[in-house]
Amino acid sequence: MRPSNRLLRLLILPCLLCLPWFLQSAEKPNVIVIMADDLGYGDVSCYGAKDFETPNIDLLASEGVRFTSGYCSASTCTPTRYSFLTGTYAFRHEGTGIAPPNGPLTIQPDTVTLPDLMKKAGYQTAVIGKWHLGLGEKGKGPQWNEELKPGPQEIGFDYNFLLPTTNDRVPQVYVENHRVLNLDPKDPLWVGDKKPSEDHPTGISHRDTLKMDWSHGHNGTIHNGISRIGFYTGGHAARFRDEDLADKWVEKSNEWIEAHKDEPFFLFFASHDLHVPRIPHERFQGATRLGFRADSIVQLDWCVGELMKTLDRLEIADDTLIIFCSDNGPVMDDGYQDFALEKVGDHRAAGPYTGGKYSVYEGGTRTPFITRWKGRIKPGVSDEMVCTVDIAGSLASLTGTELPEDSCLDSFNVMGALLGDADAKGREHLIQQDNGSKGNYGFRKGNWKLQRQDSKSARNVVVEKPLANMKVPQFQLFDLSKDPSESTNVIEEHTDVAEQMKQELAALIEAGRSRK
Ligand code: NG6
Ligand code: CA
Repeated sequence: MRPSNRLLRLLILPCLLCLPWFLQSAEKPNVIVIMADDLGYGDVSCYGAKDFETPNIDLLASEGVRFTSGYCSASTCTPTRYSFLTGTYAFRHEGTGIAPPNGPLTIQPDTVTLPDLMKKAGYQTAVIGKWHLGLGEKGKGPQWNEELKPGPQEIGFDYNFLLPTTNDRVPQVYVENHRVLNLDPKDPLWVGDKKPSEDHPTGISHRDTLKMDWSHGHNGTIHNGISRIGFYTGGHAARFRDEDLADKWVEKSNEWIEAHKDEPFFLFFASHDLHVPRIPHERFQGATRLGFRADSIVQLDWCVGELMKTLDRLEIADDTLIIFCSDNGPVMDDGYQDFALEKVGDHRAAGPYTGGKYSVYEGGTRTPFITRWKGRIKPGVSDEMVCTVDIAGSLASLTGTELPEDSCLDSFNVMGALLGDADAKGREHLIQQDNGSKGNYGFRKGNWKLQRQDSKSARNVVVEKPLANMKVPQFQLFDLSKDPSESTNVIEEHTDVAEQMKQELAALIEAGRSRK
């Protein structure tokens, strides 16, 4: 335990008797949420991967709780991140699908967010890594050469060091607090969705020069030999090399943790791995036989190890709760020819589950989910259902912070389950969404899983096959206890269960909230 923390507890102890119950039970460990990008349930060795090793994530799991029913709330990035930070399902708000390069901030600054709650509890807060929640005002979007406001600092983060969109979307620059880092005013940054000039080199006009070819989309402006979604010019001094991103997240996180080691801190470590274009650092290229997709998982694992080492070095591992999760399920070909599919062999990225990124099958949202708090969490495996949307409500409860009635509308307090407490329950039901296409949901309750897919464009990706649009009935029912891969629709045999779940799903959507 940190000396400062120990002292604090000694000073506070005598006053405890006169405090309300929720403050009496407050605990304020540091919290690090490590969110991987596009990491599937079967993509790490402690969840069954056999073709490569993830020793650091495995260690985290062996020292903490490994959840078999850990979820993110959506099968794409922006809605999961939105609901993680707001504690409210993203489908309740328009404009929370995959954010474009010039998208404005998707979270309104007056929203009570997870970092707001942590600040209220006395924490220092930071987000380091992929953002992809937009920047700037509604109707205006990011003003790249000016102050990028509103952004993370306007919704509760004291510090941010960001990849502003995704690595496959322009521009390839870092944003530190309100500014593009190293931007030379003499070389302003322009970002748009149309070619700025006839002779602007793109992935189409200069395809033969690319170091990684595209397969669909991703044929706009070329940077670092890779063409991207969207177009940009300028900002040359500010541009990063894809190979260096992971090192940068670790470097900045270590600096920030070190600076705040004596106060409670909340760090959202938002890895870009293993989102496309998968370009791990040279030292990880070829680390596996499965190509850059799995090499990026090894790189992610290295990041986890570095963060754990930092906690050990600063002697704060016993004071730090780590939550490891993913933003959506896996995908093989997501727009670049990195041969993920050709080299996948027997590896099953979604483990036993069907579907992956973009899908409401289990593979879209059931992902690795691990909590570790040395000395506090008894190591084990939990089958309780927990979701990234619950982190806000759960941490509020842990830190004794009151949750305003009209905020975090779908965030359940599952702190007991997250800490692996015997008999503690996870959530009773979960609504799983895709990117936000109207009317596509998964609804899990106990071992039942109802799928409702109103949208004809539903993408039910079988991960190990190229993107495929399978036709599915509007409603399907599966018994996950017997059929985890959702292959036998039992809706005809269980019309009563299906009817009840249809109604409950509709009621939860209609009610605008699921937290009572
Ligand atoms: C899709 C992109 C995909 C990826 C995804 C967002 C195309 C054809 N596909 O539109 O490559 O960028 O958006 O991924 O452009 S996420 O993990 O950030 O949600
Ligand atoms: Ca993602």
